[in-house]
Amino acid sequence: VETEDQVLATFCGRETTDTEQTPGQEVVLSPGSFMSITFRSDFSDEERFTGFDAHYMAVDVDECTEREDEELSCDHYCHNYIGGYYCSCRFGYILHTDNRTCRVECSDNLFTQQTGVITSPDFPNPYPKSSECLYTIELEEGFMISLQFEDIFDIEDHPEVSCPYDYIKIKAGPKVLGPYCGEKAPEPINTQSHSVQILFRSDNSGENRGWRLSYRATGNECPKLQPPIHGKIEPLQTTYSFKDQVLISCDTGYKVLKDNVEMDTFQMECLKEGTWSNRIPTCKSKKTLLAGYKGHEPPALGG
Ligand SMILES: [Ca+2]
Ligand SMILES: [Ca+2]
Ligand SMILES: [Ca+2]
Repeated sequence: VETEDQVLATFCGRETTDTEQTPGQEVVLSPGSFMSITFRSDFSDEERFTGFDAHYMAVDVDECTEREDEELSCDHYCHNYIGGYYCSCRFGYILHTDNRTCRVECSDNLFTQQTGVITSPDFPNPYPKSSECLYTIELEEGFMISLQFEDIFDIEDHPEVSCPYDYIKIKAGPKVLGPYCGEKAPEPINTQSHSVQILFRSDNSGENRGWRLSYRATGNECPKLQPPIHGKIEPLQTTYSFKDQVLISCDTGYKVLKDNVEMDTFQMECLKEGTWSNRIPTCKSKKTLLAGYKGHEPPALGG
């Protein structure tokens, strides 16, 4: 009795004598799904030998409980059936084409806010296997994105080879940063770009917690503003940058005068190049304004 590469048993003799190798009620179990039986007779028979009679039966292997190799077992759920087994995944996961690991769909993440938080899937629980996640931060030109990883950082690494299993790579404009892996979070990154792509890839094994980062987009700074005499700037900040808006208004009894036009308030915006949209207006006393019109028609109202 043989399998592909091993003799399991050799039998001859008679059950009525106990000196020879008869199978009796012995069960021969093959380690795999293949077994062969060879019956051989030589050139002579001194008596009438009646041969043998054997019964076979396929015994199911419960792969879900008997498989010891982690590399081959089901990632989430294992289902045994007679003659085989199959794997399935928790809700929200997709079975990978390896029919074993559970991946996630995570390639379509777009961030357009000025600040935000990005994490690996399921953080701080172990991230999914066999997955490729793409996170895009996309802001207007004039902004620059900086990234700050949190201290909890855990991506499968290798003591000698640089990130052969799982890694993060960051693409910022023409620059590619990384790969990053291991247990030490990267230093804060100032990408100098308004468009950043973060690629996170995991292989089909290991349990690691992943990563979390916060990003911030800052615009070019505009020059400091000096409020007009008898006037004020709102909101008052130490620095202003791209997209910031300020409102200029004047004290009671004064009016904002901009390009010879009177108004109650005047709005200015910090532009992407780091310049203000307008020059700061002046505040003129209402009395002076009236005096200016003496003998003239008041300026026509706009419209
Ligand atoms: Ca013989
Ligand atoms: Ca089975
Ligand atoms: Ca891994």
